[in-house]
Amino acid sequence: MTHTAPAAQPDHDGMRAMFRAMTLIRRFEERASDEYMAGRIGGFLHLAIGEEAAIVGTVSALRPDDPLTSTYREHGQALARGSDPRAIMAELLGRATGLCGGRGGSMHLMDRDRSFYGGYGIVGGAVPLALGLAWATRYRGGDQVSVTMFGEGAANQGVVSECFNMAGLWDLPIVFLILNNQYGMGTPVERAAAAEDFYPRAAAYDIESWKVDGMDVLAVRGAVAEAARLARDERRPACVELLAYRYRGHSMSDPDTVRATEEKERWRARDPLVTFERVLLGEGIMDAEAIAAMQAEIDDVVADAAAFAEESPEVPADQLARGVYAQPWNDDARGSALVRP
Ligand SMILES: Cc1ncc(C[n+]2csc(CCOP(=O)(O)OP(=O)(O)O)c2C)c(N)n1
Repeated sequence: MTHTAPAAQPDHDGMRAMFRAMTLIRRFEERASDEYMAGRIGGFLHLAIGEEAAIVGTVSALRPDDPLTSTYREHGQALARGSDPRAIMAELLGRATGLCGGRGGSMHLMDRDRSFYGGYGIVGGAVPLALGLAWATRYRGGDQVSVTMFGEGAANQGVVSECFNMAGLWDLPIVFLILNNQYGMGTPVERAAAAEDFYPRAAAYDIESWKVDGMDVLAVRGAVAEAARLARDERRPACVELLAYRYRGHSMSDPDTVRATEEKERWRARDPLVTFERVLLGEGIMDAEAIAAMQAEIDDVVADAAAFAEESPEVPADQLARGVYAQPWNDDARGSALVRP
């Protein structure tokens, strides 16, 4: 199937779809938070509440077959790519009906049918994978653009510089998206990075790069569309830094006591859902009634996803290691009755 690249600015239907996707991410993650607090989600749960404009603006500027990688904060990318909310919630709850059979959990969502290549727990780990996907595209003669989203904390990892270098050297069709939410766990960016801006680092490798307001979904879409155009049509890598803020702590286990209340309130006033809703109302693209109806529809989708997940079976113990080993596990040799591919 061939795909056309989306226009830099959407039509009214496109804007409504973007608002719906942002609202779905927000409501889905609020419900995931409840599920975690109720003890139904084990392990880590990282929420991207506040980053919806960065996620939806990015995904809406891509073709559905452009390979995308993300970090452990990736529920939004999966939802924006169109993965089934039921399967995502079930994955968070570790159920057999989950997107990855319940064996990946919150940090490792992946949906190859939608060219979403995950979801990684290793900070910076998905960047070289996206580079490999870009190389594979060029090797096969495709016109897809590989896109990788990672934090400003990840940008300090050495492997990211190596990837900038290889992308610049080989002119790979890749877009690096640095989602600068200004904190790596509880460490503010100014305590972790020598320079405030991250996009010039890519420029040092001859990669066109710039910074954009990551709380403004239309600005993000415009910037990512231009970056994807460079990569697709001119075969040049690009880098966009998205300046944003996450409203929750690093993960559900972070009490978020480090950040000043005043700072949080300042960024709350720029909530991407509230500001985009204002645009839609102001330009007559949606009225209050249509917005309420859309929110009610999304609440049903999220409630249905949670009910589906809660009612789904746990992953059978003998399936836990499926996909981990290439060869069947030899129980006798290792004395384990549990691990059986
Ligand atoms: C290689 C590696 N080092 C450290 C960690 C622990 N760790 C998990 S998230 C994180 C902060 C990353 O911050 P950033 O890249 O800005 O992304 P954000 O969490 O803000 O979205 C750290 C240090 C890890 N998972 N992997």
